[in-house]
Amino acid sequence: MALPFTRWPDEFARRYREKGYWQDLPLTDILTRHAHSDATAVIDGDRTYSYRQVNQLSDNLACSLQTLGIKRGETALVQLGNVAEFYITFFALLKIGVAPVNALFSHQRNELNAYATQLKPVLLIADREHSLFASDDFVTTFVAEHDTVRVVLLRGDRGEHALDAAIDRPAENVITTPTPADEVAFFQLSGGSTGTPKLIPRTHNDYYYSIVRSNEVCGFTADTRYLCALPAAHNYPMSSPGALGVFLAQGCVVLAADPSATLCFPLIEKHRINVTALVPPAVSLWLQAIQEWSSNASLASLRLLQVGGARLSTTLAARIPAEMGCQLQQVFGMAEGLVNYTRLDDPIERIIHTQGRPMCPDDEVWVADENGNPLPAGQVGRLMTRGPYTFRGYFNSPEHNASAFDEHGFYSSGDLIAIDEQGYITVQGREKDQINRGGEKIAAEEIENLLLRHEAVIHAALVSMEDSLLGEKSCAWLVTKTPLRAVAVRRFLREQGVAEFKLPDRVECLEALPLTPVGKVDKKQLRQWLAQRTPA
Ligand code: J2J
Repeated sequence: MALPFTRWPDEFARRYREKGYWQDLPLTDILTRHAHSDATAVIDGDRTYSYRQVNQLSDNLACSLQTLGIKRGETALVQLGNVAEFYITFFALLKIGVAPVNALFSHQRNELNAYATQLKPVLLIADREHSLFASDDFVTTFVAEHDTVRVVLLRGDRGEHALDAAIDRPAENVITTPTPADEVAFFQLSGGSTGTPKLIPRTHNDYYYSIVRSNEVCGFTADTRYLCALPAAHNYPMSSPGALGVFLAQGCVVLAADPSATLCFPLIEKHRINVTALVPPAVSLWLQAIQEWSSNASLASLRLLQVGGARLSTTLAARIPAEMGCQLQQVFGMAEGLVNYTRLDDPIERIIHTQGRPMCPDDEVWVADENGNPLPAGQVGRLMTRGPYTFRGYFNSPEHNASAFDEHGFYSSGDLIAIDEQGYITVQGREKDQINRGGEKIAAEEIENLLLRHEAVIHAALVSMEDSLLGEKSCAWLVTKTPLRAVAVRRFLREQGVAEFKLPDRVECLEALPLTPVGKVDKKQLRQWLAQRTPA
């Protein structure tokens, strides 16, 4: 049975096909088209995989999963870091028509439970190297809490849960049966602004197109040597054009566990990397490293640096070509769909000062005022969009969808933007209740709900505060029965099983939260207080 999701209306689907955006090919085609190629697809530490091998290994895993009784139309929860198995698993699942949600490696108990509750997966694939899976305790409770889970495979396990064995076992008669191209291929994660993290259904057709078009805009070819240093599961290094773009072009993906300069610079030099993608804080650290080492020599092969995920300051942007000796491309995208790029042949001013323009001619993007009316060029308002690769609804979230979309199917991303006469976008701020901590998104409500579980907490509000490196950090404002120290608050949240990046960087207690005239917590006031009182 097909997974439920909100489809594009027929007239849109017809148009997207007519224009050649939707090709009715499964995402697995990105790999299988190179099934007989001995070109290097992935380098992960000292392990090197050709396209032929990645395809064979994903066939093996697909076959093992079928033997274990996993069936087309079912779903999986996957948590793998920046390792070759991430891609092998992704393609294996798609080959047998199983839709995964790829949790970030930084996610903990709370996030995994939230995804499993929504998706009801039959399969869990994770890593013994993750603290949650070092012993069997979490697996045991997880399987007990989520009774749909029938199979658990763990990378690095030597026993009954061995993922490695399932990948190594030679496949016999794999019959690949991806879901139809206009159905859900997998679920992307939303940065979120609500209490529970939302899942974004992505179809083969829409995601494949976003990759094809990204490759055209970014000039990815078989010569592309891409360093994936951001979390592999994130939409940006996966599809903008990311690793999947590289695979489509038959280039080479080199994996790095994190974007630190000490790890990445030697990899760039060793593997002659010519393109990579970063978030702004990593750019700061790379520039700092170049200064400290008085050299950018190890970056000699690097031609293009993509920066996105959070606002890049013009000062930092201007330093990239000068100090790194490569071209900059700004990327303003979202897991929900729409991706904007500055173009490779744009004048430098535009590359430094804007977040690019939509990649597809049929991306419809406009700016709305508070009443939902369109604003003229240059004015700041809410980003509204729809198009051939922008989703039409979160998974199983009718209530939230009712407010996230207008009646014509335009998605409101919660970003405040301006569009200039040439169609270029600048991101000016945000309306959604989210903190963007150097590209890592924190839904305020999710953390506030967890804080309220503490017996001493009466009211809680999480707001952003400016930070010179990360752009934003988070501050929890609390009204408490008894005094609470920041360490205790963070310890409590950690015990609740929440990802480390979501822990408040600062905690402030006060008598009462300031309220707006309609009685909502006045977060603007709280942010202002922080701006005045920083640094603590
Ligand atoms: C300011 N804010 C930005 C930018 C994203 C490519 C690149 C990034 C993402 C991503 C992605 C920004 N300047 N350049 O999926 O394919 C903020 C906006 C946006 C939100 C989306 C991709 N680039 N943002 O970051 O789903 O607020 O996707 O709505 O994680 O990040 O976050 P996410």
